[in-house]
Amino acid sequence: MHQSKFEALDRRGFLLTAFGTGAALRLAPGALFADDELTVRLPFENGERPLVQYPQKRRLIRHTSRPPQLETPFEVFNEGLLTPNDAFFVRYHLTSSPPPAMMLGADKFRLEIKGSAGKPMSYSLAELQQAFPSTEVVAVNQCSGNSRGFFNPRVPGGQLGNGAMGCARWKGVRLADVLQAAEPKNEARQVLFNGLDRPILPASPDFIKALDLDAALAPEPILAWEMNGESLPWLNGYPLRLVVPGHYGTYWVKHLNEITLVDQTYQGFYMNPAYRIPDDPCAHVEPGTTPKKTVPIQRLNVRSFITSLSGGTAVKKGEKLRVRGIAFDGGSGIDEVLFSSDLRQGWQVARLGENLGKFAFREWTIDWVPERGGLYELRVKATNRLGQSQPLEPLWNPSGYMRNVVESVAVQVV
Ligand SMILES: Nc1nc2c(c(=O)[nH]1)N[C@H]1C(S)=C(S)[C@@H](COP(=O)(O)O)O[C@H]1N2
Ligand SMILES: [Mo]
Repeated sequence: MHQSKFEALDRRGFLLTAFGTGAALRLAPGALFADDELTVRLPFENGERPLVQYPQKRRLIRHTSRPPQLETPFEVFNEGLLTPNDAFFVRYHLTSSPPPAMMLGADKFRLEIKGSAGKPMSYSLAELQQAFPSTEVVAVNQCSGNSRGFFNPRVPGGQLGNGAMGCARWKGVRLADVLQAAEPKNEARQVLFNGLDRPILPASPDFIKALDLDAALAPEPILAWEMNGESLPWLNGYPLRLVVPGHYGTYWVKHLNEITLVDQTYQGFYMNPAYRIPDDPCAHVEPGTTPKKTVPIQRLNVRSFITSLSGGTAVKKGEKLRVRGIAFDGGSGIDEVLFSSDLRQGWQVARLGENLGKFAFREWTIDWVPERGGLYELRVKATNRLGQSQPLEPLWNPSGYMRNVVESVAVQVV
């Protein structure tokens, strides 16, 4: 029963992707969003979601419409290491998001750097691009709550599958260069980032994120206007966003127009109590309990996925099959990927593929010959250059953040 459900969905998911462009043509003239009855079911209870097309996007899995929260269908991660802009996931918090396109006109846009700075600055996009050397990085943007729908016991928050992540080539200027030009005062401790999306009601907290000054002055974070060689899509932060390689997506503030240096640790809602994890090396507590102490979420933990096969797929006995997938971590880089088709027989080392840098998805492949018929649980486990790996049993925390258990895909050998 369980198994056949999976099969139907996988087939449906695949068909929908294959015909995504055709579906787009059914948009009524002048309609902003195509919104009909196409759905997918994520493999957990209450996992049914519509597939909806937004501007500059192909059909994506919609979790909420106000604000839009869209997940990438998992098959996309088998297309290549860079997630196409039109398939890249979308996460917003404030009901009024995204800011209307007319607020974003590149001619009107200005970025302010203010607060505890000797030389507060203001730039148009063109001024910013001319004032500092530009730089590029390939980096994974992953939502803290990616895969939350798989938490057991279930936890409140967006019930996401595994597609609230993506890897892109980002181009911009170094945040450190922009901050130094504003001459941070000696007292400055943190840097706050705010975008053009603002709450409708004065009582709702604004989406503002903070980095410690030393993290903000590190060489990696950039103020990016380009993603995979094109302007940022509207829903991914046009015209400018913060990119913090190795850090969870929550820090990657979109439509960024205000940078403020402050002398204290910022305690706004989206730094405290939101986006905090148990103060424990594995960010977990006993299921159902409350952590005694929490700290702001920070770097991505190690994850790996099989992308070439999905649950319920049938494969041929005795025939060599190339299994492919991705692995990534918070910026030390992937050292090793292991594959298992049967835990009793242990693990085999997979081949690592193209290396787009230590913040990117790393491809892995392995040739596998299924010797017997029946059900196999295929598993993949990565280790990074710090020796950190993935647990065989899922770890739990009350916000449903940082899932990184060894994932498995069940295939039927016939
Ligand atoms: N302005 C703004 N930036 C934001 C958010 C937001 O709500 N508003 N959400 C953050 C979160 S939690 C995530 S996971 C990423 C998602 O980036 P994406 O929408 O480009 O995929 O955006 C971040 N930047
Ligand atoms: Mo997020």
